[in-house]
Amino acid sequence: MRIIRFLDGQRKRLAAVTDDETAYRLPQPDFMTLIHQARERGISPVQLVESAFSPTSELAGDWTSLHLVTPLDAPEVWAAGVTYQRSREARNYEATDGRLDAETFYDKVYDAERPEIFFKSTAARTIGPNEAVTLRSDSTWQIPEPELGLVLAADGSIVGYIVGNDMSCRDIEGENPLYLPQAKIWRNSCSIGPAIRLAETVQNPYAFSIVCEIYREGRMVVKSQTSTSELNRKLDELVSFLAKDNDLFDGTVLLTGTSIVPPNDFTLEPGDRIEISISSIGTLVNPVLSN
Ligand code: DO4
Ligand code: MG
Repeated sequence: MRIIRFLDGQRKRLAAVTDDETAYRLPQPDFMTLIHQARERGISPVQLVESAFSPTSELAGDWTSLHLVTPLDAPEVWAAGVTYQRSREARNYEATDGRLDAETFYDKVYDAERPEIFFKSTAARTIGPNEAVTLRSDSTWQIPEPELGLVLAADGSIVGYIVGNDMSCRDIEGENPLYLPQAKIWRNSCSIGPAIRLAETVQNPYAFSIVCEIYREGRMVVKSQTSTSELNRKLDELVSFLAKDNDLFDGTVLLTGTSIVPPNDFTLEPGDRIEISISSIGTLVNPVLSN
């Protein structure tokens, strides 16, 4: 069961639930309200949706053709890094100009007890399905980072799963790790959507498949696939480090790191289209524009 949000004819944001192509309007305005109402009634979010289900709330057409927006206003988006071997290798390459002989801080953080967790975005900065991610004007090596996102309640519980794109500048990060915030945060550098899969409907979050496709002038120029089974960390472990002596807000999103890095000679260009799919959650589509 997945929760989406869309704009109606009056440009009002409404929530809906979907299992396949068909979506049904929800009485709740958004995902976190659904979670709270379920908790107040002592039932699960799925039970709450089912108890209020009405076939008359069916929306016309396939839900992917609705005017989708971010499925929630995540007050903060955080991101974990170097949680997959592929990310470690790619970062070692960009930080050492391809001389892969010495141990780097990426090797150290991959094996350390404490994971890398960094601040990525706020609600006002985060974009949703079909909105354009933009390229930094002072970087010549930019890629999407397709990541599984955890939707968290203020108590740290994982209440949903979402698709995320942690856009990154490989040249800026590779020049100096202290430039990480600039390599990660700029206008429209964080996208989430198109749906939130309710956590209680996911049996094994280490079995999501993640696929990234990048199109240029209608032609696919990158296709890569991975699985969350490759994660070097446990999801609860990442959440516990994020929550340590820190306030979490309802609807905080934690991106769990990338295992997909396009070939080293690839950089995004204006006009490209990025499609990131996570099994049973959906496909997050974003065109690419310059800044
Ligand atoms: O170490 C820098 C960022 C890592 C990251 O974003 C990732 O592995 O996904
Ligand atoms: Mg990342």
